[in-house]
Amino acid sequence: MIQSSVTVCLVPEIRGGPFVFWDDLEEGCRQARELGFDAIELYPRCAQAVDRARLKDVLSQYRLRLSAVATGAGYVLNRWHLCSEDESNRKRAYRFIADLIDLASDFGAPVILGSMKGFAERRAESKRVLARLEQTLDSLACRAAEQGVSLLLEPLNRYETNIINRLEEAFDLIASLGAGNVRILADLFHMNIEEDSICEAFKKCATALGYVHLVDSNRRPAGLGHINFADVGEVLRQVGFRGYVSAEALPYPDSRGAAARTMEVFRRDIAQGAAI
Ligand SMILES: [Mn+2]
Repeated sequence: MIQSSVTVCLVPEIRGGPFVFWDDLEEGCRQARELGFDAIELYPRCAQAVDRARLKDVLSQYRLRLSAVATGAGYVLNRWHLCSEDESNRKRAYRFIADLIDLASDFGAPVILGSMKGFAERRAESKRVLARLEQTLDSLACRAAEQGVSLLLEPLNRYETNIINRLEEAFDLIASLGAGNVRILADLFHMNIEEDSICEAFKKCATALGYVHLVDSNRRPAGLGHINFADVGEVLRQVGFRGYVSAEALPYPDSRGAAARTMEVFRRDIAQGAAI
């Protein structure tokens, strides 16, 4: 069964970013429950900033699961990433992610690698950078596997990175890893920019698909741009996708409105007809 999730961002400095609920974990969870979401996706400042006992209490109070832990703050706040030419920067990125893997393991949640994957600082060297990233990912994935955690590799569009822009590139990278606990996070906003066909990309990469970011072409909530969500829902059901579809969109017109609109589309186009 396809399950629903919604993002809760706990990093006020990045306000303006594409996250639905902000700042107040409990209020985000309360509204997520009220609107019928199964889970929240957490975007923390860092692992140390999360009070695990409180997170457990709040999730259980509102009968929500943790669908995933995002790592983007490591890049957005500190400019750390796994492809940096500066070794100490790379090490900090690795440590930041390893700490979040440890946090995620307490909740049985996967860890998202989006902007923290990084980019080739010199485009001409992207091949070498990718080869090194492959090794780093294998090491991180091994570590995650020991803690029962999976990694979600998220392709980002060309304006955000110059490596792994399309699902197929993530698919090939994952296939080259020794680790078996790395899957693709398909974000519809990025896919709308990069894929020849959103539905064909889902079909080609279905065996490695682990998670979906539900968002429209303009990064507003599903239904407020020009992505055809009936088609998306149909292809996800057709390929037998069973993971989370998580609202990662601008809080437009506001957090509550964005979450409510997403839930409407989720019920109408994504979950509808899914095997229960
Ligand atoms: Mn995303």
